[in-house]
Amino acid sequence: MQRIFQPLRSSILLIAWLSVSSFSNAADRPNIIVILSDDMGYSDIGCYGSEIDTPVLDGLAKNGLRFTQFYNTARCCPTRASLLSGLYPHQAGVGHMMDDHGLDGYRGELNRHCMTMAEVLRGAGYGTYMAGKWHVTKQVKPDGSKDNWPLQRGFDRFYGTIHGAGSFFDPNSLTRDNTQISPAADPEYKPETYYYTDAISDHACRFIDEHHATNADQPFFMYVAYTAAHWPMHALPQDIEKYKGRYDAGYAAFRASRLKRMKELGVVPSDIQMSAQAEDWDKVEHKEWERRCMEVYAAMVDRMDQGIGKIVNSLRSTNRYDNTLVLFMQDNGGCAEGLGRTPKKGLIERPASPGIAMPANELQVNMIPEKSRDGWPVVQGPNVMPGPADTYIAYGRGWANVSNTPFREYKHWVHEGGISTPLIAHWPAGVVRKGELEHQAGHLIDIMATCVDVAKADYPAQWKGQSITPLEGRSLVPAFNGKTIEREAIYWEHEGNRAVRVGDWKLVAKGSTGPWELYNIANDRSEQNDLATSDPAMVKKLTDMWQRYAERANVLPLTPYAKGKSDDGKLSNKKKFNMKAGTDLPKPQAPMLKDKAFTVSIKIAKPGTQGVLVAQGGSSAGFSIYQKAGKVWFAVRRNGQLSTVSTSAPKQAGTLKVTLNKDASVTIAYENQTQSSGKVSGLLNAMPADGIQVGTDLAGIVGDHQADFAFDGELQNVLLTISE
Ligand SMILES: [Ca+2]
Ligand SMILES: [Ca+2]
Repeated sequence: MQRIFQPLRSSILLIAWLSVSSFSNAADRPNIIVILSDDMGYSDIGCYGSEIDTPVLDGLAKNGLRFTQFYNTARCCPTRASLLSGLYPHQAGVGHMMDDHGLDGYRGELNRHCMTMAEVLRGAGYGTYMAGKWHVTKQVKPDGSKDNWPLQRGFDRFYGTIHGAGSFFDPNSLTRDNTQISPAADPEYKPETYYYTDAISDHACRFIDEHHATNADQPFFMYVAYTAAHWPMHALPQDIEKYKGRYDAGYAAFRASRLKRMKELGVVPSDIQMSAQAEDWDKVEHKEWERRCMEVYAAMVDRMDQGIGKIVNSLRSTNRYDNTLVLFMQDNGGCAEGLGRTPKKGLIERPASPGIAMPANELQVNMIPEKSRDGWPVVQGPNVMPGPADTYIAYGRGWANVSNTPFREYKHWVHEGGISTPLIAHWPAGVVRKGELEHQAGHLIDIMATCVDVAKADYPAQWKGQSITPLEGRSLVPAFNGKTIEREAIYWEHEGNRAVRVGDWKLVAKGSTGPWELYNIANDRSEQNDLATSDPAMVKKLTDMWQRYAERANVLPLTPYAKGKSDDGKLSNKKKFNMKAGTDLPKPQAPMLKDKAFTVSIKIAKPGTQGVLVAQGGSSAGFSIYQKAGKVWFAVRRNGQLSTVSTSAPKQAGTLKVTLNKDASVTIAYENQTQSSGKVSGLLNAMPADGIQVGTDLAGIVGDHQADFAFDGELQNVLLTISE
């Protein structure tokens, strides 16, 4: 390794001192490395069907065991809370994101009735290390509470980010142990080019080497939480170069080639159906930009694989390769969020010259930096190619659909595309089955149970004066040896999306009020043939099981994001919203439209041919006014179902007025002339999780159109008035 670290002897001595334990040198107990990647789909690595080069992970799979039906929780922080604790996320206090909804299941903070894997394994005499993304506390500030930072939750050493997302070239909340640092002024780590994925890999290697130097006889546990390949699409030029031109064939071609390969590998059944195509490549306007998004995504995954290669080399050089259990998994499915895909703040192109550079020692505190360290303002949208530090762009729904081949839905949803992850288990001394596939279902909750099993650790009922919630998971060790894992069921809830799996049966629903769908995963994992009406007895049985789980596991009452109810106090009570092109109000400032009639007046300065005029919400709840195929559409989404009223699109400048009445009747007028009237399925029956935007629809999409659907005309203003 190049000399990038300036090790501080004092910290090594401190580790040595801290690590003195009463445990004998248990050579039989393996080291454990849990590797988690971010926002990647089931088919994104080579040994699960991808065209992206991942030789290291493929090598671990060849010499280890691949699980084909392993599951996460559909979202970053609930997954991390569940993985760290061995509990369902709500039991650990993180049912949604990092905000406190005043409910035990939704505190946005890892609670004290759970223990982390590090706390449990430290108790069993393991050295405990973490490199990467933490994201289980809302306390991200350098000078705030650190009660729930890694060192206070069982880790001996930590290098990484407390926050859930950020620049790869200048991550916010970058922290070593308990101190936030600037990557540009870190006395201990001086790479030629700072890139977070490399920094995570290098620190993981450093922790292995230093552990070995000071505690040669002691096993270690390490949690490596990469942020690849979460947005923004940031990668190193040499890695992007490798994928140039690889994605010219577009979405459908890669879905087809991946599915073919997946069937050959056996990671999906040979008769599985393909889910619906999300986006049409022929209709993509900025094809070169769209291709580049995927080239950068592939480069991010590739770089992570190279880093895992470095970690494996450190295991070899410290003679720990044979007796280390390496587990690789992903935190949620491919992400269809549209962040940075439409221009915002007027910054749509690189300026001719940079502004003032950021001082090297200034901490980066923004998820989306204002500028790169060398002073270039951060720009978004299709006028700028993703990859470098002054861009901040997501790869979008079309490619997320490729990542999740052949399954339905994305990150956030608990259909198979949102929750399916590879799991590679590599342990030469402990996993008997080499290169095989394991088709038994499993979940993140099983990782803690597996660690407790192989480390011969105690999982206490009481700790530090608190009762500890009993483990939910099952050890995967029987599967390592070809045996059956006994379990009753696996459960999910996220943003009201719900599911339960019992054997091959899966009951799943979108949103807190969406209807239950029933699938037999053994022959329909892409969830195409809903059996709910033909097997009401099974629906009843599984619904009852889900309800009992929800009651005992802190799921209820459902998060306000699902119900649009209990945080109404935090929502806006304004009745009039005067907005301009580019307005983007988050949920708390957006119109509270649940059960409301309202009117929207849109002053069109220059008519366009297509795009979103104004939209609030996403794929389970919301409304949108958009132009498509020569028409203007008013769309309402309730429980995931879309209903629309349309009329021909305006041809000259003027005011478009849409009225939604209490009885769900709709009128569309132009220049005070009624053009069309009709009816939608009802008023919004939930406050949408997404905010409101003028000129585009960010995050979840309400209407029936492609993901980045910016209006190509000119809007003067939009006035939304809620009726009394
Ligand atoms: Ca994630
Ligand atoms: Ca939206």
